[in-house]
Amino acid sequence: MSITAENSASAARRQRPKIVFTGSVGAGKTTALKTISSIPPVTTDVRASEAEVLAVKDETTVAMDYGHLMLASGVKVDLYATPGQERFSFMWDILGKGSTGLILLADASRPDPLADLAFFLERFRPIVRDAPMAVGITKADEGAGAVEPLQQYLKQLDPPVPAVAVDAREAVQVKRLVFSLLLRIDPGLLR
Ligand SMILES: Nc1nc2c(ncn2[C@@H]2O[C@H](COP(=O)(O)OP(=O)(O)OP(=O)(O)O)[C@@H](O)[C@H]2O)c(=O)[nH]1
Ligand SMILES: [Mg+2]
Repeated sequence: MSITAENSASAARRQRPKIVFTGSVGAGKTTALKTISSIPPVTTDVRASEAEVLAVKDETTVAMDYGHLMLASGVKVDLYATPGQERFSFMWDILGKGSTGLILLADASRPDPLADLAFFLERFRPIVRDAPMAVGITKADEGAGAVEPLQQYLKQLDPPVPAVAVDAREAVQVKRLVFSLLLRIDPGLLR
């Protein structure tokens, strides 16, 4: 891509940002998107048959969730959430491509949240390229001990990745996380 074409592509992304939520099964991606979307979201949840999913909930995303968030500035932010199951990882590439920002949800109640996080970071870094990332640590109420180690791990990365505890059911908390990412994309978006 020429430098001019690349500049206009990144300008277009700032005018209509695309934020993608990802993370392991049950981390709260669908819940977070539903909580903050300005429209009833499009979801592809179906009854789960996998033991990994059934251990935490009845339904799982098989393709994607879509919604959007209208900012006071009039800018529409497209919101996408990926499936968490690795067997649908072809959707990770499709949805992650062209994203303006990535929100990685790390479920603190899982057996090894650090391994989950490292896996998703490594998998998504080449897809989202230099788009900023932020981590939301969900279910801190069930796995409080995981928060500090996750934050320490993310702090020593180059570049460091900011992380906050967030309950995916709470719109104020999810919006704060999304806005922190939008500020890094273009502070003008929140004027
Ligand atoms: N206790 C607790 N529950 C939470 C929190 N955040 C989300 N949940 C719950 O965790 C579940 C998350 O489910 P989903 O939103 O479907 O998870 P998902 O990441 O979309 O999962 P897949 O699509 O299967 O990959 C829901 O039942 C939420 O109510 C939290 O901070 N604490
Ligand atoms: Mg889901």
